Amino acid sequence: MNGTETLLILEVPAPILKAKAERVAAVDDGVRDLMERMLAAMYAAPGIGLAAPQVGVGRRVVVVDLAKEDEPPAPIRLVNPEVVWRSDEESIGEEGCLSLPGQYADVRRPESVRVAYLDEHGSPREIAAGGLLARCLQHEIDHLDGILFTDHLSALKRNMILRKLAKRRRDRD
Ligand code: GNR
Ligand code: NI
Repeated sequence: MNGTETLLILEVPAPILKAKAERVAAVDDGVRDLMERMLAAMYAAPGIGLAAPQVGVGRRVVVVDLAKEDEPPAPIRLVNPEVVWRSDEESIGEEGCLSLPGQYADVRRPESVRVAYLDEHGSPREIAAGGLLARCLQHEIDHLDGILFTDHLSALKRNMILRKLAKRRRDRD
């Protein structure tokens, strides 16, 4: 990965979005640089989370920031994130994805999770989350396993979204 270039966000059907990403062996300057560039791409989009496969990098790296526009930035950088606990309680919430632009659907997921990860210094950490943060973390960790929010929908709803995206792409190109 080269220095300062703007990262492009890949859209379905990019094959890397369906692949399992590789664990990061060491949190080094290259990984820290990747996370800063992912944050820049996420803020520019704008989005509240971004996983490395979405920018063409098959490594287990995620960034998240749920701060509102009128609040100071609150970036979270996660390497090798893993859900270590999920609540039995589930909730349904609307999701979108920068790799499925303009498409939204209700997704059922555990309401709360605990996520273990390495921070940008390589130190082990855990985060307990509910609500939108829990939803976003699960959405991002899914990306690392090649799973999109559409994979949680019925085949009918999934195909509706994928057909709409294919049509949009035809109309655009
Ligand atoms: O910006 C995003 N919003 C969002 C809304 C509900 C649940 C998950 C998300 S993540 C998404 C950005 C994205 O595609 N991350 O992978
Ligand atoms: Ni996404």
